[in-house]
Amino acid sequence: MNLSTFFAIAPERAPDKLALEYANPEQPHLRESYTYQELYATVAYWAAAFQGMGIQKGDRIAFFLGNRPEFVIAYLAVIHIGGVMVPVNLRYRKREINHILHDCTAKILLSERAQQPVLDELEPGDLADVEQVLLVDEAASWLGRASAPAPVVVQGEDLALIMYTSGTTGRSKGAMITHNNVLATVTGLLSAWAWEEDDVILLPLPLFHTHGLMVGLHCALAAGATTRLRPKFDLDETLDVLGSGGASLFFAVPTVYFRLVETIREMEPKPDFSRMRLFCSGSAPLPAETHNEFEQLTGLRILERYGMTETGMNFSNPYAGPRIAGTVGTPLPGVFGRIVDEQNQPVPPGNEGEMLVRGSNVFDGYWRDPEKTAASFSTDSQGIRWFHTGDLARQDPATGYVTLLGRRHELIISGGFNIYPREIEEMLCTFAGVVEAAVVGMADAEWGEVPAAYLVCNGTVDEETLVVYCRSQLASFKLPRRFHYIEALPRNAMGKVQKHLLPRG
Ligand code: MCA
Ligand code: AMP
Repeated sequence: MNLSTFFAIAPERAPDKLALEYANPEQPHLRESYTYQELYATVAYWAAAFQGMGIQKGDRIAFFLGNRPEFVIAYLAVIHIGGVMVPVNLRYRKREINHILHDCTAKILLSERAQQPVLDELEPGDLADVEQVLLVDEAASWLGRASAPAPVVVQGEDLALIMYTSGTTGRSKGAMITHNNVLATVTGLLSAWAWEEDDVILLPLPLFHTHGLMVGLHCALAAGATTRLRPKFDLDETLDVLGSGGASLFFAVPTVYFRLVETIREMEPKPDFSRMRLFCSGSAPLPAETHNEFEQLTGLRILERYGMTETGMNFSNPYAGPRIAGTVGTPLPGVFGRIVDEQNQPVPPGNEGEMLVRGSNVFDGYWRDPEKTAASFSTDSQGIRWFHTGDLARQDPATGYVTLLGRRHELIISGGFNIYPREIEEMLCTFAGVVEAAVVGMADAEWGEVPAAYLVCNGTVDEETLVVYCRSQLASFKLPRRFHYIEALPRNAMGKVQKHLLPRG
């Protein structure tokens, strides 16, 4: 079994069913739709075209592409011929893209006209091994005439994706995700959340991340359901679609639920979500106030779950059972979790420790980085291998539900995007006059957290120029929202920066 054979069930069962609908609220005249049969016929053309360009099993194709039907088509085509999709966060800029392309040595960079300003910034050296930059808007010019790809044997152990996650060392690392890993997460979610063929999901989450791709798109394709894909989250359109029975499922990050609650609070009458079957939240902690107020306003209780790029989905509150605010529930089918102390010994329920997980959902390791891979796993006394999530957790002795308490390593999660302070600190120190930098997360009602920077400078630094410099070097969601100038960073006797002494404001 591989992902293509698994997804092939839906078009066989219901070829005329609507698989994908795409609309962009900013271009209301544009609306595209594909039945399952149309979708996979188009996928076959694209797969044959990639083969015609020399793409073979194991080759990487980087996607710097927004949510649109061509993303779905190209992705299904790539994995069908054994290729490996490498999604790139659309907010990334030259420096971040350069790193990913050099690391994964993709042969093709698939993009779109809307990204031309960023593509124009890339120099030949940034593209590493990329042989062709293809724009999906111009697909007619590069799609060949063949309508069927040559058969390729693709097995469950083969790589489907390399997904880059922010790294503690300042550079993101590529998580190698096999067909089996995805199948494990998807089959677990199909049963845990009772996916049905009649489901319709409104999907504005970016497809370049696990949440949108694996939890949203993959489950919908596997269930034979309908995906209403959107380029990005649009508050008004979301309220319209969900309030008019246009979807049965909606998945989002806490920032989106915060915005929905803020708006619905002021609305009279309240939107009617009675035809919605499930609201899910994940990628960052959902504050209990948002959770509870959403239920008061809509009568529906959000289901919170917990996942990671490296593992797909791990834990979930129950579909039929109490959904407890501030918890991520219990392990999904096929996932095993244990909470351990510093010596990797399990702690009793009620005690805090690091969450380890294992199961077919857990990735293969980091791309071309055996050291980081080895450091992320440990083997217990029975020889069983566990992945160290870096998340601190506690299990409630009464309910068995798990609460996530924070991270072992510093990680800022802003609106569902991960930010590693180290990357920003290293970048800040390349600005003339900045001698040292420490970046901390400060609480923010809407985003969850945002970065703030403490700088030690020799002389005066012009903040406006510094901000312009940061914007040229970093995805904009990583920009520090506040700069503090101090004489020296607080350090302990070993010389290690004591970030906990820096006010989070
Ligand atoms: C946008 N901005 C942000 C963020 N998003 N700043 C901080 N954090 C963010 N997440 C900034 C932009 O850089 C821009 O800044 C300004 O906000 C407006 O951008 P815009 O695109 O209009 O923002 P938006 O459309 O309002 O986006 C907010 C959003 C979006 C809908 C919450 O960030 C989003 O879709 N987040 C979901 C991310 C996600 O899917 N994460 C899952 C990761 P400027 O104007 O200065 O340029 S997967 C994962 O975590 C695991 C596996 C899991 O469990 O799911
Ligand atoms: P990523 O590296 O983008 O895959 O992000 C994974 C991280 O997001 C996890 O290790 C958690 O720290 C965090 N995360 C995901 N879901 C939740 C949740 N429901 N509550 C708290 N943190 C979460």
